[in-house]
Amino acid sequence: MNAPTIAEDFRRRLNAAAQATEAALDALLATAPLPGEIARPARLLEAMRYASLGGGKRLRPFLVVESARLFGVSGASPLRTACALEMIHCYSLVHDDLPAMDDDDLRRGRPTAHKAFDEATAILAGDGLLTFAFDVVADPATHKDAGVRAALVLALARAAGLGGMVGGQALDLAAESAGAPLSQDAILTLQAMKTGALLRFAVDAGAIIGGADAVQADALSRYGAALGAAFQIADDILDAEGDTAALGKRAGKDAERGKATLVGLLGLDAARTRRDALVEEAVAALRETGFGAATDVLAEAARFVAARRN
Ligand code: GRG
Repeated sequence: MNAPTIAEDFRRRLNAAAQATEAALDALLATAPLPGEIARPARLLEAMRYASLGGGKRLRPFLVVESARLFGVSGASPLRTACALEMIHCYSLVHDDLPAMDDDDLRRGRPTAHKAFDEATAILAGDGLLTFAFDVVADPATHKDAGVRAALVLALARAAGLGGMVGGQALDLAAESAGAPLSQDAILTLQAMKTGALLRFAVDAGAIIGGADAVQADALSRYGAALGAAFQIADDILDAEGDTAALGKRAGKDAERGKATLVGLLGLDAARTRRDALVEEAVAALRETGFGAATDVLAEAARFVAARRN
């Protein structure tokens, strides 16, 4: 049998990370309370499970697992960190879909959480996922070294919060009602925060867990930032091209809502050119890690992000 191509290897590893994440999330979101918890209310737990199980590409978990693998680390540390990151991603999707934000009915090809449950339950499910993510990372089961756990908690908080994803979402909402279009620099900052910060955390986490040196950590971080920027431009292009069925969420929203995107500012062709340059930038950063062909699967992930259809 021929050796698998890099694209096949990527697909196989993305599937493996997705399956491992699904199983680990399923176990973490079990009915039995953990020590220190009093009870797990059934409807809230059901909504948290609905929002986090059975869907999604699991790209962020894949990036945590594969970046840790560069350092020869696998098992509970990357997988639990991957689950925590995915919980934060899922919470952001639940809250983003709420009537007060993007007001969407469809996510991952299913009714959004506030449609499947109710608004209050969806807000609480998001809150529950966000909080539980930090519980999972801080738990000694994630890493025996408390310093590593603290570094992960800090990096995750910085990526997810005020100066990261939540801040980016605030800028995004503000741009919708701003009188004038945002500059290119302002759009890049907004996108680096809203979408890029969590994707970059994924590879930063691999570096933290793997005990990367400063050069490796910096190169991986630049890879993550470029991949994140390419991801967001690809997302904007998909929205503009508008295939709701393939996307599993409503397309064509950005223009309708006056969202600040590079597609809106520069047009589709220039956005595609920039997306492709970012993929090259991501691949070039990987070369600087010194891991050689071991980074091929991460390079393929950057290409996948740009070429994806959902
Ligand atoms: C509400 C605090 C708060 C933040 C929301 C991430 C975000 C900020 C909103 C999501 C809205 C959105 C469509 C952003 C564009 C990029 C993005 C995160 C797309 C969805 O990520 P995928 O494609 O989704 O990785 P799956 O379903 O595959 O996990």
